[in-house]
Amino acid sequence: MSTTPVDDHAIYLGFDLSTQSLTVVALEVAHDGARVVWEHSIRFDDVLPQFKTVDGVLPNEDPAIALVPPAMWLAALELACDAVAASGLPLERLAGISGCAQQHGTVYLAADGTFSRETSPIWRDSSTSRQCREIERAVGGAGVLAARTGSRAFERFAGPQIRKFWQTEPDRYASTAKIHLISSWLASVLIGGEAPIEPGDGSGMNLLDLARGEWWPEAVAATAPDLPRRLPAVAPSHTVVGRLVRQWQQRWRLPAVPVVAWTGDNPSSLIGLGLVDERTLGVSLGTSDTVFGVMAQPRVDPAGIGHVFGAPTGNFMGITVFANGSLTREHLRDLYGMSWSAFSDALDHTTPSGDGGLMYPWLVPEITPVVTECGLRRVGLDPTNGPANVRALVEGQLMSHRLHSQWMGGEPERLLATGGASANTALLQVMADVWQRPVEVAPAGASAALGGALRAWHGVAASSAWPLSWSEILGRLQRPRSRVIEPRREYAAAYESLLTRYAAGVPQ
Ligand code: XUL
Repeated sequence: MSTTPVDDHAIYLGFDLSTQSLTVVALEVAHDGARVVWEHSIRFDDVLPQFKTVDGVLPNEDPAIALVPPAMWLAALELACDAVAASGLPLERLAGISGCAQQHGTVYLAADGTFSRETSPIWRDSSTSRQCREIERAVGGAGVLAARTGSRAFERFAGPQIRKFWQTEPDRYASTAKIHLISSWLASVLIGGEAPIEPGDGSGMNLLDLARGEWWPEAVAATAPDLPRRLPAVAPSHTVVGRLVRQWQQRWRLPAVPVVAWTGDNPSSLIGLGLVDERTLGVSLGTSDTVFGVMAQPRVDPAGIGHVFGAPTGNFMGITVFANGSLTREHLRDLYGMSWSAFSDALDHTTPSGDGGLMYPWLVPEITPVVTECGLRRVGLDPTNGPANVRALVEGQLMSHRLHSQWMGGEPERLLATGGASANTALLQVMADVWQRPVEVAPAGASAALGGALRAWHGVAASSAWPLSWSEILGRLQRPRSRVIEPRREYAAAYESLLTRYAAGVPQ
């Protein structure tokens, strides 16, 4: 193990700007190990009500449209820095900052750095189907786009969103000098300059040549005219993109620390969860549910639903995203007037497939599988039976996870659960039963923010004379032992047949 000058109780900050909140963690690195010593979270709706968001998004009559004022994210970053300054942390030992953001959202800047578009489309926007088909056609088909960029065109991806902006608001597109991802824009704010996009988040744009790690000219040309000069550079994930800008140093009495490239929340979670080999698959239960893991090779989903992103480790990650996550679980809980504990009881006191019914959990437009005409779909399920509906919803979500992540290659040995709902043991038992694999519960909730702090440490070390490998870094991270929930073998057969029935009703 190498000993570096930055090991002397250095503090690294990691941010995570998600859909509904901004979280920041401080990681202290000492000779006997590294540990999270402070964590703070801000919920946008609560602390920044002037922006009038609901669950972090501006309400819109059209369920396909999801826009957010980026000024709110900036205000949240400033509030988080207020909290850092007031934390009592020994900030003179701050050695690096990095972070991540919800993926795909784009921020549009005029030449003077002001917003040329006051609202940013985010990942929940599904209004660009036409643009997706246009881009795919122009590059020679969805398969060609997926093979190059890791994904066929997706409504929420940056490229189709940029194309829609150019088509619908050509004047404002013309006055746009730079188009950033949320992640690269926040890093740019911190350095008071222009931060590059790194491959993990860049692969959520339908613009990046994944194998080469550079913009793919055909996709760029198919997206909007004169786009190359509007795109930031691409740089490896461990790049130090600059130092904290002087105004931010002065305002919060922070040192001129290096800022490491920001990435997307999913690649960042991969690091925060320590998922660096193919044996473990991560399942994040949040606003969106995601199933993800490292891939040594960039395998592409033949069904065109899953994505391949760059991984901060330098190889690849596979990810399948389900839009109907916690908000859909909350909706059902409320529909049946339950508390979370009653929701868990409903799972504990029902058996697989409940009364034989199935539920397809598509309350909002679904990404996986593509479902635009949304609404919960019950099959053989009595809508007045709350517990049976709760079980059918959770089973529907978890079977969907299993079904739609097979393309990532082989069966994982175990699952690692994270996100808000990973605190729900009853739900994780259903997960273990559906997959027939042990489910380990990730210790810290803030894995994406922790990934930011670990990436800050890794990037700063990589730029020094004492670089550290990912296994050295993760080996030094001290975290509480995690709980493991074993599958109940007696339900294996029941879920095999339920999966077959469920799969038969999934649109192709
Ligand atoms: C990933 C995706 C979501 C967002 C949510 O493709 O759309 O997981 O990153 O934060």
